[in-house]
Amino acid sequence: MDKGVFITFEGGEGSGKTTQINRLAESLTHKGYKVITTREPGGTPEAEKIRDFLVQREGGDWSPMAECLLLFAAREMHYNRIIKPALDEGKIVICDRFTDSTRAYQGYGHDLDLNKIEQLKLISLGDVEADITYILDIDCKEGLARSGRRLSATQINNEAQREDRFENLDTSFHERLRQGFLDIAKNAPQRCHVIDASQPLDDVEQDIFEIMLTKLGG
Ligand code: T5A
Repeated sequence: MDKGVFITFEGGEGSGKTTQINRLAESLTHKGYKVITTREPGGTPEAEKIRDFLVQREGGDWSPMAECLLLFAAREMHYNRIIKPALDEGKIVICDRFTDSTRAYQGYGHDLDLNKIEQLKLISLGDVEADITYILDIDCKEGLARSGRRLSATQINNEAQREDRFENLDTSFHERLRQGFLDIAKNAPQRCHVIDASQPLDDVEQDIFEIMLTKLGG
């Protein structure tokens, strides 16, 4: 491939993104494609530092707009230093979360104006979007139960390093997220594919791989 393929995985907590990314990367590598996997927030040393602020419990109490600015600061470096160069080399880049997570979490979840999110995206990334986005859809309680995390903020303990600041929000937040991801998919049907993530692992993997093969032309 002259130009690579940019694939993103999106969805609520515990929807199985990491598991499926690893499986897809392995299958594509086996077929001879050059694949890199990466994640957001993160992907560069600088962006991993921003991740620590945002996802660890003692990383600070950021407003939704401040979170959004930090996320796009991290994303701008991640895209330009890691993702774009790999795509230019013809690689397949699989990224765990990207701009749709900001739309869903900060926009739908935390009620930040979606137009402001799009403006910040345009300033930092221009018209960059993934070529293929998989939205792993699952009932939020099931997803949280899978990842062993909690629905209520009332059970704080002192494990400061746990990455659960976003997960540690009430059920309605997670339901807004789910609806947000489904709206995003509805508005970008060429790019987004909603996958029923409540299925057994192998079935989810198969759905994802079939779409991938169609996009890669067999
Ligand atoms: N965030 C991120 C924002 O608010 N805005 C943004 O712009 C961005 C980019 C970190 C946090 O940052 C927020 C969102 C997040 O809260 P993250 O690291 O992706 O994002 O965190 P999580 O989504 O919480 O990651 P998880 O590890 O919980 O979920 P995954 O990766 O979706 O799920 P995975 O693969 O680790 O699976 C969880 C468990 O379920 C099992 C797995 O074996 C594992 O034990 N599982 C299944 N079990 C049965 N059947 C299946 N089909 C299964 N699939 C997986």
